[in-house]
Amino acid sequence: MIIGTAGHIDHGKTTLVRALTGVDTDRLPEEKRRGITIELGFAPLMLEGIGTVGIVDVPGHEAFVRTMVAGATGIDVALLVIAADEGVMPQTREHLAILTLLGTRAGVVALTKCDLVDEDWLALVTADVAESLRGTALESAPIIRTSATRASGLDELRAALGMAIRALPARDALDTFRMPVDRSFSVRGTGTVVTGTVWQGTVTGGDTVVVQPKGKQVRVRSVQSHGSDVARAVPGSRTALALTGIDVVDLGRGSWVCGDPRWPVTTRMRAEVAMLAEGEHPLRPREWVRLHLGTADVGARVVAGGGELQPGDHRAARIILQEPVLARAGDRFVLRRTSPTATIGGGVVVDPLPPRRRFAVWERQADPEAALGRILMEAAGDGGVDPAVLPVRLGLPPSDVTALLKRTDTAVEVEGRIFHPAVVAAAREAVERMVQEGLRVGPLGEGLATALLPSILPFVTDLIEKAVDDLSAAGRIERRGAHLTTPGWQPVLSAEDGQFKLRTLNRLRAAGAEPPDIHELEAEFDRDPIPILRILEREHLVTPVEPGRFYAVEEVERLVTALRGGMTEGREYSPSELREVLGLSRKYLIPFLEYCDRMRITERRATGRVRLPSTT
Ligand SMILES: Nc1nc2c(ncn2[C@@H]2O[C@H](COP(=O)(O)OP(=O)(O)OP(=O)(O)O)[C@@H](O)[C@H]2O)c(=O)[nH]1
Ligand SMILES: [Mg+2]
Repeated sequence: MIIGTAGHIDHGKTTLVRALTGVDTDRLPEEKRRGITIELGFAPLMLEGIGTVGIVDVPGHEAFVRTMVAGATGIDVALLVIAADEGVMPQTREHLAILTLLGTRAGVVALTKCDLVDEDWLALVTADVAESLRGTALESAPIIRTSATRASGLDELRAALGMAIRALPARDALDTFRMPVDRSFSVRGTGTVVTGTVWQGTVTGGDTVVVQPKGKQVRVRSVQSHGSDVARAVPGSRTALALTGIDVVDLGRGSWVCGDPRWPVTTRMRAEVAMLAEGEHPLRPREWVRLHLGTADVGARVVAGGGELQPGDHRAARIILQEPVLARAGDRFVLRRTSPTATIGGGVVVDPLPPRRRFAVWERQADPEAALGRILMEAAGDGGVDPAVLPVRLGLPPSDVTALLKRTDTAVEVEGRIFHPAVVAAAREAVERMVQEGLRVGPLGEGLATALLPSILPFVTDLIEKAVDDLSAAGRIERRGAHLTTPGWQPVLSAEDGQFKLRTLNRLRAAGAEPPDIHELEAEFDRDPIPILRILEREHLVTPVEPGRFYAVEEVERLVTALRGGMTEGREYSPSELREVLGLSRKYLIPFLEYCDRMRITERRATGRVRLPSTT
């Protein structure tokens, strides 16, 4: 569990952390000199009955709000520090807004410097604070009066923090490991070390993890929590990881350590955006702002449906990022403007991996099955969705996605990709319709060439193949070699086609052992003979002996009988000897002998052909 401080500059955050933990988190010389916090500070706090929790101390200076956001990301309990003598100040409000935008689940307010004011003033300030908390993440937070200099109210503060922590549900350890990096440095003898608060999942020494957005796979050499070695880092713990195989320049604040190499970074997302009501200017479409997600802080353009976003607006939007982040659906982010600097709003990621083409904005969908259906419908023409990215797009642990895919009727797996059943059905209908239409258009043909389907239908090959399989299994279409027809389909011949068929057959029969090829037939009849020849072939009336030359089947039988009769088994015959047997000219002889080789009637040897034993 992590506690994060928040509050206006000089209100006593760091002093209070030191009073609670004994640790001075302002370590930098510049921090000492200026008496302010500049960088994030970390200290362990022992809480009775709970154990050690981490405290992240953030700067209150208005120039360092981006550092505050990086510190506040991933905390469980906010400790909002308000000096009793000054009361609610600008960064009190801004930090409160940020905590609310980040969805901070619990908080405690420490009214510090109570030694500086009298009871009447304290009552006024307390009422003012309570008023400011209304409608924020800390709406129901207790307000504890403290003084660090007199060490008063600290036990009450510890008790209130303990209560807040105990009321929180544990984070899911059975999830993909993800930790935003808040510091990185190199330690002599250890190598590169990164620290952060584990958002989800666990990591163990020896594990391979990915550092994003560099996409570098590295090994975790060792894991530390609060300064001591631990076997594994668990969600919500302050963690230091020693990594091998990466240089400290390749990662820093804003990087991520992730347990799944298939989790992609993104520069575009669907989100719900909420603008702070107290903002002064609308957010124009395509205006560059800063988006803070995890410890990352990147340029972003927010395009909401319906034009510019006014203060107080809450709408679905498209977000385009200047640099990649590692986001998951459900992640919270903060939007800030840089000149003048101000927190203007924030939101929640709805889908971090929208399609590359122009995509529609989506509102959040609480029902995971409906969210899945929406993603799969959209991916209809894209070859479905890789199941590895579904946890990212649905914002669920992988095990929840596996269970969802198992129980839902909304997803079908085809060759390792996930499709919507409506898409599978649409592919099936399209294939069936194509086959029927193909037969109508070319009634003399052999049906629809299966290989043609992917180029004429808006579905990926795997889906088309599945449709063909399903349709033939269901008896709705018939496979005929490389073609598809309706079941039992026969070509429909017009009277003219029928006559042409008869003439072609008679012509081939009359031609005997030396029939014309398709070009000669076409010239002779002034018509493409191939569709008719294919029909005659299917009816076993003619057969192609060589490409483009068909024989009447009786003629082939006659020639084969003559060949067998003229050859003694075991003896090799030269082509000229066989020419004597068959009485064919050389032009017809060689193709016919090759046909006989293919049909296993004869076999070619070194010096001639032998007769093979008849199998029929
Ligand atoms: N009298 C009195 N002074 C306090 C108390 N707590 C803090 N101070 C003083 O207030 C000043 C600022 O305290 P810090 O703890 O540095 O304030 P901070 O909120 O951490 O400031 P930033 O990190 O820069 O935002 C210091 O001079 C402290 O000694 C208190 O309870 N009573
Ligand atoms: Mg400080």
